[in-house]
Amino acid sequence: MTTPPHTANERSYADLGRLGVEPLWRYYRNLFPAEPHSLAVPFLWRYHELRPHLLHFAQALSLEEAERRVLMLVNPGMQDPPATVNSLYAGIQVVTPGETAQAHRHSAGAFRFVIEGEGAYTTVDGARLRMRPGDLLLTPGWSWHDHRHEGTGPMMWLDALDYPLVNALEAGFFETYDQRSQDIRAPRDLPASQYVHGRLVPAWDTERATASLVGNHTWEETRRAFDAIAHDAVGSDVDGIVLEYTDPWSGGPVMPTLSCRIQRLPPGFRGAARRRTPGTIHHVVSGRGTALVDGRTLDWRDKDVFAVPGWAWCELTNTSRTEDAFVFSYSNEPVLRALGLYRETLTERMG
Ligand code: GTQ
Repeated sequence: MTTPPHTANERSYADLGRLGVEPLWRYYRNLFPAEPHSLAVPFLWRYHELRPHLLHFAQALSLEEAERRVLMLVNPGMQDPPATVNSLYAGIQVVTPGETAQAHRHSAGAFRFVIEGEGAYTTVDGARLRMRPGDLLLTPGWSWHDHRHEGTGPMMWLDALDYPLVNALEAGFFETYDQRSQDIRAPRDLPASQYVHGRLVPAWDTERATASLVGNHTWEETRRAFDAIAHDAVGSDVDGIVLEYTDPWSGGPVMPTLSCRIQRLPPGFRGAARRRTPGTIHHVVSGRGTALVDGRTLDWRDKDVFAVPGWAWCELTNTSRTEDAFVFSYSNEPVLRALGLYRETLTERMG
C-alpha cells in the first residue's frame, strides 16, 4: 500500500473514483450555481407544421400498434430522457373515429387540453368525460383512463404529464387495465355536476382526494368566467387577465403537482418581463403574438405550443390590434411552492 503524496496532483485523484468518492472542490460551482441554468431552451412548436404528420400517422399506424399515438414535443436541450421543459412533458395525440386508446394508469399526473375535433371522450376512473375544443380534462396520478372516439374526423389534443419530475424522483409506476376500455360506472360528466356549485362545495366527502374531483373544465365554463370579468379589468402586468383552474374543495391547484392557467391578453397587450423557477409550457388557444424568452422571440399563433424554461426571462405580447389572445399554460409551481423553492423576479417594463 502506497501513501498518497502530499501534493494534489492527478495521481492523487486517480484512485478516488473506484472508492466511490469525488473531491467536492472540483464540482462545487456546478453543484451550487449562483442561479439555475435550465437545460431546456426557449422553443416553439407550430401546430400547422405538426398537423400533417399527425394525420399521416393517424392513417399509417393503428392504435393496436401503439399504446398512444402521440408526437412528443421534445425540447432540443432535453432529448434524453425526452422532456419539454425540465420537469414536464407535452405531446399532441391524435385519435380517429372508432378508435379506443387502451385503458391504463400511471403515477405521473396528466391532463388533456382539446385542440380540434368533436365526438371523443375520455373515461377517468369509470366516469365518461366529453372532449370538445378548449376543454381541460384531468387524469390525476394513478387514475385509470382510456380515450374513445365516436365522432367523425380526427380528434387532436395536447397531452401534459409530469413524468420527467416523477421519474427523477424515482416514483414512476404504470399498469395496463385488464380490458381495453373501462365500463362506464357513472353518468356522463358526473364529477362536474356534483362538485361545481360556485363557492359552495359538497362537504359530504370526508376523505379528501389528493387531486380535484372535477374531471373536466369545459371551454364554455372558461368562456363564462372571462365574460364575467370586465373588459377593462387591469389584471397582471405580466400575464394580463390570468385565471387558475382550481380544485373547488381546496381552492388550490387541480393536482398536487400541476398548476393549470388560462390568460386573456387584450389587443396590443405587452406584458412586463418576469422570470420564475418553474419551467412553463404554453398552448395558444386563439390569437397571435410573441414571447420574448431570454432574448429569443417566439412568434406564436393559435394552436401553437411553446416552452419557457425555468428562470428564463419571459415577456408576452399580443400583436393583434383587434383580437384578444387566449393562452393556456401549466407548470409544476405547486411542487416548487410546497418545497420552498418558488422564486420569481419582475422588471419594470422599459420604454
Ligand atoms: O393518453 O394516457 O402523451 O399515458 C403520454 C402518455 C398520453 C395518455 C401521452 C400517456 C398518454
